Amino acid sequence: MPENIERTRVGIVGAGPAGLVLALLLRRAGIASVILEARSRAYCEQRIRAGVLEHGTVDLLDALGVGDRMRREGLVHHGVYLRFGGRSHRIDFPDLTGKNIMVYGQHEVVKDLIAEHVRAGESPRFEVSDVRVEGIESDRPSIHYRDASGADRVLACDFIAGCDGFHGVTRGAIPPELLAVYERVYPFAWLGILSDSPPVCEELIYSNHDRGFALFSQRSPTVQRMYLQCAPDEDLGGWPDERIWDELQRRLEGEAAPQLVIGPITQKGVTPMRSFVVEPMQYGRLFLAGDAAHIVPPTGAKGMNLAIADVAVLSGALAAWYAGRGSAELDAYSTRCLGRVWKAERFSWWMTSMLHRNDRDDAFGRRLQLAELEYVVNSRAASQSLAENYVGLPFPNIYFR
Ligand code: RFL
Ligand code: PHB
Repeated sequence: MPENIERTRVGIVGAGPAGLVLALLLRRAGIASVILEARSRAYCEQRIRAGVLEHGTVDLLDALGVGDRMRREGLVHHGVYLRFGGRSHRIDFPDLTGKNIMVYGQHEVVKDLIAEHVRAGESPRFEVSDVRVEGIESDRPSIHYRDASGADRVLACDFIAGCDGFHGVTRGAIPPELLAVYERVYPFAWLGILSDSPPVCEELIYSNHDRGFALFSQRSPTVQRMYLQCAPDEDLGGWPDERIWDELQRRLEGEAAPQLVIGPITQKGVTPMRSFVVEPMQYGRLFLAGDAAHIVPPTGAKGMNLAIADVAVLSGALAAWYAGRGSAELDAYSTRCLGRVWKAERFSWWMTSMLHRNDRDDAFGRRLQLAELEYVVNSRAASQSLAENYVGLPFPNIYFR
């Protein structure tokens, strides 16, 4: 075999939560894989994104042996608050579902996962470029790339997992005429900050306010994560720290409004809001997982959890194939994932529509929004529906068979 060609069983593009968890699940099943990642290790470990882990995600990370720091430093939350009309209303998860969620930053999850790969002597290959997948219609697919030292290389595989996120390259390898694309772009975005300050409240607050949505989340007792609804093309230059604190405080106003304690803002960014699904999530020997196949607006806190649920299904299907049980589970991969994906799409769209100010809507629409919020917090059935989706619908339990 020429020197620049390496063989593995599963070639994985992307070291986000999907790619990193997939490789660990495969290792548990005795299946070799290699992860190729465009960014540096430091970049992946510092990229600030999600913060809420469903109970199924927590269980999976524990089962993989990477849950210790999460258990020590993560914050178990038993509910969230919906705030509107100047009042907060609590949704109690254990009472409504018997379950909880864990607030623990995605970059911390990524650090723990990378550390485990490095410990096992199988670090992702960081800082690769020019990634191209070939032969996905054959049973000898390959990934062509340039490594961090600038050398052109080929990874020959049995299967390729496209875990390279929304802006990755693998989805583009599927003939467009075979992909159905479902998409909705929202007329608003989130301005997110990290601040060195104490928690605003013991649990997350989702606030629907006439001035726009705000979310008060956490990372630790001393670091908070907060978001303000803003325009998709919002210029961060127009948001000095004082304006951010002032706007956050205004979107909390009313009865028993928490008084924000101002601290240094250490990170600011604007996140566009989009719903996006491609069907199917597979073509030949290429399997898409996570954001490469679907995006949700962050209001439901579902994106990372969906990515991890996808690879739980994929690893089980690959394990079945390598154990000689044929391709039935691989063939069912897309259908199996999409059932859960569409439920999360619905929930994320619903939370987004219920909580944001929509300037394209009229006064009738605004009244409906408030009526819906009143209904959700006052009807046990409606609160339970929100809680059941928020803590996470049943997780695929086919890993580790
Ligand atoms: P990722 O994490 O985007 O990882 C993809 C990886 O692929 C690499 N890559 C490539 N590598 C090689 N060659 C190429 N050509 C490549 N192109 C890309 C990238 O560098 C990257 O490392 O996708 P994955 O693994 O599918 O994970 C998805 C999650 O990251 C995403 O869904 C969540 O962050 C979404 N999300 C949330 N999800 C939750 O479950 N709970 C939350 O509370 C939550 N809050 C959020 C969020 C996302 C947000 N932003 C910034 C989009 C809050 C925000 C603000
Ligand atoms: C976060 O902490 O970053 C976070 C929490 C809840 C969401 C979205 C993001 O719905």
